[in-house]
Amino acid sequence: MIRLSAITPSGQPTLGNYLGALRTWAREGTHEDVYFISDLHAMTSSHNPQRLRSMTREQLAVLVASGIDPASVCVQSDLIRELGALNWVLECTCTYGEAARMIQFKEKSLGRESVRLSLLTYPVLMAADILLYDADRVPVGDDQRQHLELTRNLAQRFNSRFGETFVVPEAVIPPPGRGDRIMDLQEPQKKMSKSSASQQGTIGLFDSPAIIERKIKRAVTDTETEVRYDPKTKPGVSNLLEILAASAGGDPRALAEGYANYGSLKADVAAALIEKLRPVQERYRELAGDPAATAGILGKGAAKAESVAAVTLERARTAIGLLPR
Ligand code: AQP
Repeated sequence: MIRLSAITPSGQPTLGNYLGALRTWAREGTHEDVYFISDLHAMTSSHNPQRLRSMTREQLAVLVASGIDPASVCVQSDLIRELGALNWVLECTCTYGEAARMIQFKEKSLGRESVRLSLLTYPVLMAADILLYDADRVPVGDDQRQHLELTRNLAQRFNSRFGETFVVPEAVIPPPGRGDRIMDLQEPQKKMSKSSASQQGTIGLFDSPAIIERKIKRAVTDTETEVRYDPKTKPGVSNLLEILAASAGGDPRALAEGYANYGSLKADVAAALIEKLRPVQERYRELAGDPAATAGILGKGAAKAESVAAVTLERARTAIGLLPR
């Protein structure tokens, strides 16, 4: 069974990325799996080439520091030719209406015509990423549920029109309340994102203990005093309880019963988080200081990716009616 997932180098990885994705990839992954840095997806909005390159290297080190098997790590653009080809095949399978219905597109485009066309079409590229590797399972946070559904629809439609070609993947989403959707500390109705305009609501994976403490202390709660898990009416407090549960173990609802006020909850959340992130930060610092090791991981990842992708692409080309090579 092949699991596949990705992280976009659009900013410093956040606690949301770690709790919702990276730690699961590290815990459940094997060397057969594929975890890649989606540098092509990072180009769907205004980007700086120099920064893109450095963040791609940085995130590669973050994946390995998070405990993910280096043999399963690669960079999306290692397969830029194969992906370009399969992306076209899948665009010829997808409708405009399907792409335009994607919530992330609506949220990020806000109806502006000046957005890059790739913002509309990148879920199709994401489908190409997944299908090219014959992935069976795709562990992601809840925010990617709709994109995964699109991938499944495209694979099923292609298979039924042109013959069995693609593995139809399944999304694996952590159960609600266990880190599937970590919210912004300042605007708890919004998910925590690495490209947020303000860093105050976001815990970065490289934040120091002092910064983590300060951000958690200032996290928005509500005007009540009761510590209770209720994401609808108490999103700020519930988010803190989810972070605590995901960092130190336990169930957010049950954990709430141990607290009489928000201050003691915040102190425990900060302490648990600092301990959870400490080993990741230490391993990251070691890797960041060893560029040769990162380059070695990159080279091996690219070779492995190419060998798998060539076979799937040939199957798709032939099925859709292109002349075999
Ligand atoms: N807040 C979150 N809670 C739980 N999981 C999350 N993920 C992202 N944010 C949260 C999961 O992290 C993995 C990698 O995400 P991504 O880089 O592919 O893109 P994203 O979902 O768009 O993440 P960001 O941080 O919000 O990035 P930007 O700001 O660039 O849009 C995915 O599995 C995702 O579900």
